[in-house]
Amino acid sequence: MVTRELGDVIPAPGEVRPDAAARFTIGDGTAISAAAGTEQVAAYLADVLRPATGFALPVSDGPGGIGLRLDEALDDEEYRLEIGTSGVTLTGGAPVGLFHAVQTLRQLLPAEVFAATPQPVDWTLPGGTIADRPRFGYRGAMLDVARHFFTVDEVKSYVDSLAQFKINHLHLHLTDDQGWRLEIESWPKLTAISGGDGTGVDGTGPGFYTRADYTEIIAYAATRFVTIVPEIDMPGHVNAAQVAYPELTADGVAPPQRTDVEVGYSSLVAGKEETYAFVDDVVREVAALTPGPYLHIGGDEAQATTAEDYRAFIERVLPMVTRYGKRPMGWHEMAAVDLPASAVPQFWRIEAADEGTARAAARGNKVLMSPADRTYLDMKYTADSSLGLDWAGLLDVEKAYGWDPAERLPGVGEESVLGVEAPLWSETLRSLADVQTMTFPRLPAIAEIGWSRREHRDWESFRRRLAACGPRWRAQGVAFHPAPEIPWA
Ligand code: TNX
Repeated sequence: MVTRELGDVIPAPGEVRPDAAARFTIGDGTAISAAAGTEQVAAYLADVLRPATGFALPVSDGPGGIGLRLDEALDDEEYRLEIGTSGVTLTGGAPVGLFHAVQTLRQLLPAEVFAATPQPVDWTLPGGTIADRPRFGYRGAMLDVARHFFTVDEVKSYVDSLAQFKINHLHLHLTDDQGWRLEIESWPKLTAISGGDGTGVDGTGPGFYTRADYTEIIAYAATRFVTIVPEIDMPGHVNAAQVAYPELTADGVAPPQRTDVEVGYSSLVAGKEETYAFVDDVVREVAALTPGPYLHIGGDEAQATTAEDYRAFIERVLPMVTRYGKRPMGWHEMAAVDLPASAVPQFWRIEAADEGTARAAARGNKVLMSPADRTYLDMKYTADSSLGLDWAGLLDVEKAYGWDPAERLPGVGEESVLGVEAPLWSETLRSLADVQTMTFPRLPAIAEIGWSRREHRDWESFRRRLAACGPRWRAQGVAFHPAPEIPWA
């Protein structure tokens, strides 16, 4: 029995050609055939299929019912999935494309495939061909580990949940007023003091990543083809840094530690050389630890910095990021200055236009789209949601789905859009289950907006496909909000 229809996948695939006469059943004797260069993804495929099927699924370069191969004619992230009576073939432009094909394949199997123990079900796949590729190269999520710290294992679990929807970047908001979460060797008190007990909102989220922890997260994310984007937020949102190093304040006096949710009161001092010695050290260390191309410098809500100081600070810091070999990313306020070509402003406001961002786009900069009223996973679903904030409005699934990144801002069209990102701020969150509840089911909407072409997106279709995610999340123990507009299976 075929339990799913080809094309019942999130994000919606490009081309879907069902073949009603064909189907393939994964069984006890099925083997995985890995062509040269596909071994890593083949091993991953076996890893995700073995627990629930209970099958051995040996991987070799010999024949097998499930074959993986590469085709240089495809773009890296592009893939083809062919399901016929005699077998399944996954073809990727590169291993990352194959990885995406695996995520599509998992969604075409019964939901029990996401369980951790053998399930007595029929593992039949619907026949036909899917040919698929992303609309935008950057599809991201952001996790705020400063307001509440999340452990290495929690972040790994989050990466696993995100990658199922072809999300390929995870931005970590590592520093803020309430905590500093990444060890910096040259400024050790940042974490010794501001990563310790009593930090985080209400003092409930202590912790920090050692350099080894951070490297472990990056390496794990890489196995899921997810790039980590580290953020060091400045010149505002720096109270935790100033508690640890009072010389970073104007008067040299340490401010009190803060565990409330106020924003816009702290600032590095644009006119002090100590500021730039500090920033240079931090940027150098973070750049050296991070293999990905981006380093996010924050730049948001700098209400305690004059406009002139803000511009002076950003103009001094941008070249540090490029000098250490990274593309500067920053909240779109940083577009108050002329940005280097590689810089990416991340638009986060709810307004219908933004002059600085449009100016950057006109100069050729790529823009990352995170309008708060559509993508902020920390906004409440409904007025009675127990978690979340509501300053950008309530955000139900239909609203998260019903917009287009190339039509959101005047002057920022398709060519200027790098992609989309869904940020999750953690002021009200206290556990991984809280993170999951705010993320699902809205993140799949943002993932589809980032991946699928406009003409393949449709709310009625999305609602039905999203309903099928409920049993999958239950099978893997992922919490989600049972949004009433979705006909949950
Ligand atoms: C605004 S969005 C912030 C964060 C808060 C968030 C809460 C942005 C760049 N800054 O400091 O956590 O709102 O939704």
